[in-house]
Amino acid sequence: MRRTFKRLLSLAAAVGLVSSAAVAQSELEKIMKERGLTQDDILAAAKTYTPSGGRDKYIVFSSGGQSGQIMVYGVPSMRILKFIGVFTPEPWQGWGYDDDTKKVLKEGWYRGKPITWGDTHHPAISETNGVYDGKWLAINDKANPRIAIIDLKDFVTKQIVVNPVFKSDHGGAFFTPNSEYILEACQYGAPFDNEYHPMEEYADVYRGGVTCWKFDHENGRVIKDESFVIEMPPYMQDLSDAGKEMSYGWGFTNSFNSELYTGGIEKGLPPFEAGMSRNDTDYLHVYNWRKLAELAKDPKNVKVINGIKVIPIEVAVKNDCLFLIPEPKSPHGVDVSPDGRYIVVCGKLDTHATVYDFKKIMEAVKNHDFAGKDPYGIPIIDMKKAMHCQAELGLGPLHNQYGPKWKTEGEIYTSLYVDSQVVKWDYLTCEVKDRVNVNYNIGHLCGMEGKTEDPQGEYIIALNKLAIDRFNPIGPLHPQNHQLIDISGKKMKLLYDMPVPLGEPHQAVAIRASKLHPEVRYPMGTNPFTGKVHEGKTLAGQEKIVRKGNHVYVYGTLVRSHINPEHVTVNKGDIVTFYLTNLERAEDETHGFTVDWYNVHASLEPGKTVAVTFKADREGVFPYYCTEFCSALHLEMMGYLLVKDPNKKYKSVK
Ligand code: K7E
Repeated sequence: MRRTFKRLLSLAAAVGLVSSAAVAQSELEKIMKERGLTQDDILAAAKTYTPSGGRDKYIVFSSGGQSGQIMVYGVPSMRILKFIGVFTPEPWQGWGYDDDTKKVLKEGWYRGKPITWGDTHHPAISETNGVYDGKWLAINDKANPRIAIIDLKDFVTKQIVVNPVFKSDHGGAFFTPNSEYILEACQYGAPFDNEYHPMEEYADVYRGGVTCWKFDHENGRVIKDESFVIEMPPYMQDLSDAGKEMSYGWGFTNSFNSELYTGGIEKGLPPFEAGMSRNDTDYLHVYNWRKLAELAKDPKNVKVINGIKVIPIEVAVKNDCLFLIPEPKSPHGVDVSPDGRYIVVCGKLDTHATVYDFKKIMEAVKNHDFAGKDPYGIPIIDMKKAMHCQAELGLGPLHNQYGPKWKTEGEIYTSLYVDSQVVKWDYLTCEVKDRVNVNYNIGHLCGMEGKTEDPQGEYIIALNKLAIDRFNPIGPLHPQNHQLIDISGKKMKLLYDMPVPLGEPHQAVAIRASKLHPEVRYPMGTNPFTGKVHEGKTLAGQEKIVRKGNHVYVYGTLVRSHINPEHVTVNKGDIVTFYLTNLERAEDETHGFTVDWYNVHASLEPGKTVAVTFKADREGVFPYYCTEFCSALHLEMMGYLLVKDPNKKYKSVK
């Protein structure tokens, strides 16, 4: 301890922070005493503190839970950099308050209904050869099963696709190793059609499954027509992962209702959680998405439901594309090792993590060595024959992340929800190596590229569900708590607590910052949602107001410190479209735009053009202005929308 302290002081002196080690020592000791800091605290601070202007090594994309957004922060500083509007309107970014963003949100209207929130769970970064390529980000909405695609060039959501057959999803979004598909597994079994079916029809009509969304990796869009659903029994599919290397082409999804239990607490029946936990095992679903993708091209292998191709269970089974393996009770995480050989599954109600060996699974498949079939005719592979080893970890194991020494030491980290711990163990030998307490009740954990073929080192983040006593009290609803853990030494060390005040971030993914190459401005007049020139692009000197029938088009520009035009007069009842272009080239010179009373707002980053349309349905005088404090003359950056009633005679006051 003493040595560390001395080292720290000499370091401080060496970098010229203080004139002498002695002064530093007394100053530091004084602060430590005043603030009650230990030497470990000082070390943790030194490992995370990032001086002004400093950059982080890793960027984390965290689900924003019920906010329907994504949170972006840096590691190790844990500084929040952005909230990305996804399923939910986000006013600062104009997300949902201008025409172009409304269009994207409208794609995500679920079964024809505008949905203004989302329950985001699992962000995923696009991959090339099994490693993050930093191009695209996908995330699911569990409540209204949808997948959103975010462009990592500008960190803006570009597409939302609605799942036409699921009624909830959980096991998504997960990219396949070359981003061929995004896997989205259903959660709560429900009829694929949108009709009424009583609970008695659960086993016969209710279904689960995995949707394989075809991804255009180049352009970052899901191609709906080339996507398909693998029908599965209503076993309540849960988390998923795509195989890689030797297991490339395969997908793995677990489930927690092998009981096919349908609840009924109001009738005196055991509640869902009791009925669904009766069996000692549930099922890991193993499916060959690559072969199924080929099969889906032939119309005789699919039925089309609500416009999407569905491969029936019997077709998948007949073609050796779908198998079940028993897995410990009520499993949650399923995580494929970096070389694709091992599949680690955690059972929430079991103290074990189970390691399956893909080689053994394929042996059984090749020899048709099955323990039997489930009621739907799906072959079941004997658990023991597929298993490599089981590790006794503690109470409530949930999720796994791999560490940089995965190859030599089987380095893996697992969250223990009930025990509130992160466990480091060896998945090759199933030996436990170390454990650290977290505060409290950890769900997911986030390693640095910890689920790719190339896991990085240094950190694990614990995504804790409860904070309880960790922060200043702010009422009954507490923030979530993300804890940064140093994994570079033999023993794990807790470094930092970050309160998350956005929603429950189920999963987060971290990427080396060096892999991201975002733009600082758009080419002049760009519509970010098409990537092309916006129809309303207007350059300096081209500003004009054009009337077509009762639709008034304003071609305007914004540049420090004026909006041009400054007066727009229309008739009550006219439709008004403001096309606005930010003419700035300077980095970070964003302008905003709003009109009094009309509930519109746009964010105009340098070079961007947006459209803002509304009906001028109220007579009066409505100031518009730039909403970003962009210059010393920002307040002067304004104009007037004047709406007059054409049927009224206005008396001059002059
Ligand atoms: Cu990926 Cu919260 Cu473990 Cu969803 S999680 S519930």
